[in-house]
Amino acid sequence: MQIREARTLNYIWRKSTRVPQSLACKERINMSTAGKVIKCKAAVLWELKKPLSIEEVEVAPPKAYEVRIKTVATGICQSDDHAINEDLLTPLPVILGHEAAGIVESVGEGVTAVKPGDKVIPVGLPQCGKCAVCKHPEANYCSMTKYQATLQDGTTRFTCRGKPIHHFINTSTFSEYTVVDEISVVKIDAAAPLEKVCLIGCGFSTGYGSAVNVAKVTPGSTCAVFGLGGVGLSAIIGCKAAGAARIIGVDINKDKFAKAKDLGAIECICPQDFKKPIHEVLKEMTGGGVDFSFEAVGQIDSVLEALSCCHEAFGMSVIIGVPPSSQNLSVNPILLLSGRTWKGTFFGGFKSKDSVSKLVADFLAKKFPLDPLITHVLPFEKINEGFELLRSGKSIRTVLTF
Ligand code: PAD
Ligand code: ZN
Repeated sequence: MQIREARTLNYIWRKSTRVPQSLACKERINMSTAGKVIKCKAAVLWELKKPLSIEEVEVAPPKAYEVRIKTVATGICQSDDHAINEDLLTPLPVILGHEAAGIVESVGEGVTAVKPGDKVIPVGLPQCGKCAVCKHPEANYCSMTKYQATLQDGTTRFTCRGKPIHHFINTSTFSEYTVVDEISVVKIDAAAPLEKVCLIGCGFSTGYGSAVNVAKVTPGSTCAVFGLGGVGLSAIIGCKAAGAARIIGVDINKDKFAKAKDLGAIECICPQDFKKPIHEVLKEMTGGGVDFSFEAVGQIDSVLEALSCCHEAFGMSVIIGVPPSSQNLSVNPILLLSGRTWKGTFFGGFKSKDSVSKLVADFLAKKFPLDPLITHVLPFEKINEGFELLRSGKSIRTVLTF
């Protein structure tokens, strides 16, 4: 079984190292635009719960300590969909997108971290390196993480039809060009295939890090992963890498099971197949509860199911999914008094600047695969089709290329 899985991963890896010629061409950029406003295409969300509109936008040059990036590839994450559906509050109009890789086109005054021509990944979670969080050995939620829908100076670099357009979680990658703060961009290896490593900008790192960093999954342990999308499957890759002996996938869409098993799940279950709550099923399956559980769905009910399914005396549950901002959870403290640990995480606990280039290096060193997570590659103009694939459960990650 293990040999078969290793072969599968090896095969997936070998496929993943080929960079299509067409993409290599797209990675060349014109740097004569430095200091000028760039007109380019972007997907603008003008109204909640409506399709994104492909528009010509104006992207102003970067100010001091800012970087303008040519986006080469960007994934679609459920967090973008949460913003469209108002589950994640963000001011409109806005350019969404936060899981991307690109090339630096120009830099503002004082920027030292990157230079034009560098391959980079913009990061939703900055790392200023100076605040108490950045200095803390374990924490990653940098105090400069404002999610204020502008750059750090409080203004926006995007204009469309004469109106300023908001930024989204420090990145706004559904645009051919974007401007980010220097503290929100990481230089990566020049050999990295951008249409794959874009996933390190969010979904992969979030799931994988939740297992290896946040839960610190132990060898021989039992894990349950709720939600087998891009984030949950990445948590499975992390659990397996950490040496978990038994990984159980939980999803209401059985079409997700085959890939979860390819990546390391020993079994997968669907809550709708049982009359009793799924945490009771999991407790029975594991003789009292799992060692580690992960919620990668983004619903209040499954957050509670994930907490309840871990062992009452020593289990740990990690919240990864982002439930609707309007909903609160009511929990009986006895669930924790007995000894459970409950955690939550953004970006898998990784300090972004310290970790993203290392994760890219690990991918290039074949320590984990990304290909199984990429089910669709579409031209940027088909972005709304990409969202439909996510909503209908037909895709894991759609990567859009410009
Ligand atoms: P996805 O839509 O690809 O995957 C979600 C999966 O959950 C799908 O396979 C669904 O079928 C499944 N699902 C739905 N309802 C249930 C249920 N009741 N029980 C079990 N499974 C169910 O999304 P994703 O993988 O892109 O994102 C998952 C969540 O993680 C989402 O809430 C997103 O906003 C969040 C996220 N958090 C961070 C972070 O830093 N914490 C980063 C990225 C994404
Ligand atoms: Zn995301």
